[in-house]
Amino acid sequence: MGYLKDLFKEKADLQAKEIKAIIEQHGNKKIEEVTLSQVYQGMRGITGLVTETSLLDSNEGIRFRGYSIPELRERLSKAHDGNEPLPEGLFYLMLIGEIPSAEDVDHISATWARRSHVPNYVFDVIESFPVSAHPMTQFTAAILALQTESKFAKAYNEGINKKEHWAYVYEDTMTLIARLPRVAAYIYRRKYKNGEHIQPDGMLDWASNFAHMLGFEDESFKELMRLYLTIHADHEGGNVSAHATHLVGSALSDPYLSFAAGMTGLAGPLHGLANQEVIRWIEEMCKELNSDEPSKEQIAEYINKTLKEGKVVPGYGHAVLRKTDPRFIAQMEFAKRHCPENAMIKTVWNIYEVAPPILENTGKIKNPWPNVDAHSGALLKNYGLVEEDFYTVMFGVSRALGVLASLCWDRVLGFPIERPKSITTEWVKKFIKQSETVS
Ligand code: CMX
Repeated sequence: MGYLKDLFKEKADLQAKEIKAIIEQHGNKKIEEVTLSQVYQGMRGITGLVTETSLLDSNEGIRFRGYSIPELRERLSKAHDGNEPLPEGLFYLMLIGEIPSAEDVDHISATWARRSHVPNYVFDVIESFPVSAHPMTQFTAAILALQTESKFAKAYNEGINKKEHWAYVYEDTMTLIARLPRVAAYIYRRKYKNGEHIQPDGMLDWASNFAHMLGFEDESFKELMRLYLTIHADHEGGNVSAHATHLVGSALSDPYLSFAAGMTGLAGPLHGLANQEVIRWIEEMCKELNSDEPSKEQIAEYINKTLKEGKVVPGYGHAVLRKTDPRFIAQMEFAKRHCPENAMIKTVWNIYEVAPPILENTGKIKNPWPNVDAHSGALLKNYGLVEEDFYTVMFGVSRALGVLASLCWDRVLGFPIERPKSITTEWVKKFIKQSETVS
């Protein structure tokens, strides 16, 4: 076993003991009451999951194992010529719970580089799609094709002891994460660059190798990739991609099947596809107004028009956050340093000034502030990665880090199959009648 795997097991054994004691001593404690509106309205705010890798505060934003994004940008290892954190370090932090040393990060980079070879039949599956197929459809299909190599599925078929499940889930996790950049880059080069593929460079870190395979050698684009793949990795457990991965994994579906489920959720416009939608929305606005940099008044009008048409303003709002997303701020800081004069980026900043009061004035939108997706596309466009329907795949490559680290925790802690109770409106009507008779 590699030292990371041993260390993970050591940490998990301690955590399992603590959880056992918590359940024995406090298992009957109630943490909250659940209302009927929560049950009807997307289970919003109901605490029903344990996800060890990160925790979201509605005002402060995400913390990964207790560290905020600005803290991670300070404390995680950087590439020797870079300023942004290496996503390998965040993966270590989420898995082990501690800030890694530079050697730990190098170890993960080397492990992923070693495991990054993608079998040809996966490319054949991608090739079997019409080029016009959405990149997220191709990406999910490729993940399912990779599943044929699942160590967990094979070991389960052979009848392993359930105490060993975690070890195979860990192996699958490391291999799947290692291969995702190659798969994603293949889809990109096939769809937009006439199938002129670029071989991986095993000497590069995970994010810069991804940039390289996409065809971008600019150092500051590589820095952007390190930041991008770090900040999109995890957002606690209840978001659609994390929850779907966890839910499907709870049936002991292997990491490939579980992650594919997460990705089909990420492909929805209210979740990860919003990064594509933001760019389309901005471009449509610019086209309609015949301007690369519309004025704040024009933006305000366009927002009102969008709302009047019964559509969402993409990149704004959140189910949990109630302030500007720190992932938006991290990208804004990056843009201020690297490309402050870009017209679309300036428009993103103007929207940030104009949209919140308008959204707030509707009286119904609970969070009028921008989320991560409001900024990411404009940065990618600045560097020439202009094909916005690919952006959610990039989000997906990053999201693998969080949801698969969590899946390792789910299995090592032996979490059971997930099966919440559902009810019917008939049941609710009877319940209301009964409670009224009692009071
Ligand atoms: N534009 C217009 N209307 C919005 C809105 C927005 N940006 N955000 C919320 N609303 C509307 C909702 O559609 C809802 O309307 P109805 O009552 O008519 O159904 C009402 O405001 C209340 O919604 P909410 O409680 O504020 O938000 P939810 O928790 O239901 O939904 C989210 C959260 C993100 C789906 C929603 O804000 C949205 O659709 N935003 C735009 C899409 C987007 O940016 N998604 C990316 C989120 C981040 C991510 O997961 O990647």
